[in-house]
Amino acid sequence: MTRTAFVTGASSGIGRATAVALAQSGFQLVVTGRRRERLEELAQQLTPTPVHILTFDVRDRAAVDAAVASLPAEFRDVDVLVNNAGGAHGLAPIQEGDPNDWDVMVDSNVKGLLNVSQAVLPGMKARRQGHIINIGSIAGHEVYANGNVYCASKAAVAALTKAMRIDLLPLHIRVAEVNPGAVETEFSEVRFKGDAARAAKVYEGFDPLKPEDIAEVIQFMVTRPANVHIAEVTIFAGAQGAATLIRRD
Ligand code: NDP
Ligand code: 8X3
Repeated sequence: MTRTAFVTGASSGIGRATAVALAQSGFQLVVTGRRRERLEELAQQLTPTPVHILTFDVRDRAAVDAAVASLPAEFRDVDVLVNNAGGAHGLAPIQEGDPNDWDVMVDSNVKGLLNVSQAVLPGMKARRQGHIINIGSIAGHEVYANGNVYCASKAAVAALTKAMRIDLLPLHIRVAEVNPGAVETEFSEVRFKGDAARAAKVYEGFDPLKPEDIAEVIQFMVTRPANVHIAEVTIFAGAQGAATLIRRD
């Protein structure tokens, strides 16, 4: 029987690459994001894999619930949930931080993950099977200058992943955390509010991770048999030794 993967934030970067990799492994897909045209383009690229598109903001709990409830019967049994949607907004010392950025990061990276998980979990619970991959970050395991609230939001993802793993154990649902280092995506453009030149500088002078590098690890994790649970993986770029320690030569 075809397995179903539900990937949030599939309109760009790591989520998009994960959808492609999971389609290659034979999954059918539910792909989500706010930019429908990007998701339609992805669905075209994935032909002939069956793809169902849901557009919602992960911060909007009612919209998340309505979108998941609207899934057609053939996509309702979600086997794998990849909680990937999110990102960083701003990079400033705490005393100069913009509270609107704080709201977006906490509401998306933490509460968004909870909203989507809560909407998808009843099906996994009823079937007593499921696999959830939460995209954390090295930033959730280290704190760097000016990273404050983004780092805190990803530290919350680390804690929630452990909590979910414990609470969902009796239900046969595996929960794992994937912590990327520096991956070249739209991440820095979003963080720097569209300043492409500043974003490009983040990846200058070294070979950063590509979204496909992370997708390949997720693909491996979710295709392990039920007796294997890879609980946590950190993936650095080859030139990276810590979140902000990067050899640029
Ligand atoms: P991108 O900006 O390229 O992709 C982010 C994705 O998340 C987009 O598809 C976007 O879709 C979606 N998204 C963001 N906010 C919302 C929202 N409120 N509601 C619905 N969808 C949303 O960045 P990445 O691929 O790099 O980021 C993916 C994840 O990886 C994030 O959680 C990020 O924190 C994490 N990460 C990234 C690293 C990096 O170096 N790139 C390193 C470590 C972790 P749309 O705009 O269409 O809604
Ligand atoms: C993204 C990686 O180190 O830029 O989460 O915060 S970092």
